Amino acid sequence: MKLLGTNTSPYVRKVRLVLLEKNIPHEYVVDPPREPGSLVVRVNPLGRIPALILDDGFCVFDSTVIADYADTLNDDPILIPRTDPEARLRVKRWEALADGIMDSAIVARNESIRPNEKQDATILGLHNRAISNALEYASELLSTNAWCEGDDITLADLALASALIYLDLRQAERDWRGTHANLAGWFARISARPSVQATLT
Ligand SMILES: N[C@@H](CCC(=O)N[C@@H](CS)C(=O)NCC(=O)O)C(=O)O
Repeated sequence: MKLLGTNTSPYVRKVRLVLLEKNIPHEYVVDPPREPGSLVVRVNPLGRIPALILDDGFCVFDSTVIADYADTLNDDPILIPRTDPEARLRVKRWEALADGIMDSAIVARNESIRPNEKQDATILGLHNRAISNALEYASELLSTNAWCEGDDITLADLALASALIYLDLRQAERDWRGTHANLAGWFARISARPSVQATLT
């Protein structure tokens, strides 16, 4: 299978982390959707990354569907709980929270690169506030736990790590470590994993 993406997209990083943590053989192809000749616009009607092309040509999108599919391919580790519906719900909700941070950070980024006089302060305020609230929520939910959900790594951790890496990239001035020491400690540990390191190079 072939994963189309870019190194900066947080949704792509989430999916890459799933594939790497589960040791699923794949080819990672950098394919920015807006570049002439991009493959993704031909295989994904939405023209968005990540897109996973299976060996028979079937194209899987979006990142939530790819992560869900990839997790079914082996049990080592199981990243989305299968037998406990409530644990499953909690992991999927973590993913939604992290994806929401990514969504807002991308809107804020797109707004902030417009000429000053064209920037919409309301949009910027709305999305930056949503990010702050979501971080506060994540910090309370994580509390002093080692992992977002349960006793081991899950998709929740991979999604949150991807969102925070994107914030560091686009909002370096946001001191989320200073405001949420527990998130900072958790992030330092997850960042040291070979999977995360592999996506940062
Ligand atoms: N909800 C989608 C979001 C994917 C998305 O918006 N990807 C962005 C890159 S971060 C994209 O491909 N945008 C189209 C473009 O850049 O032209 C997912 O989870 O996969």
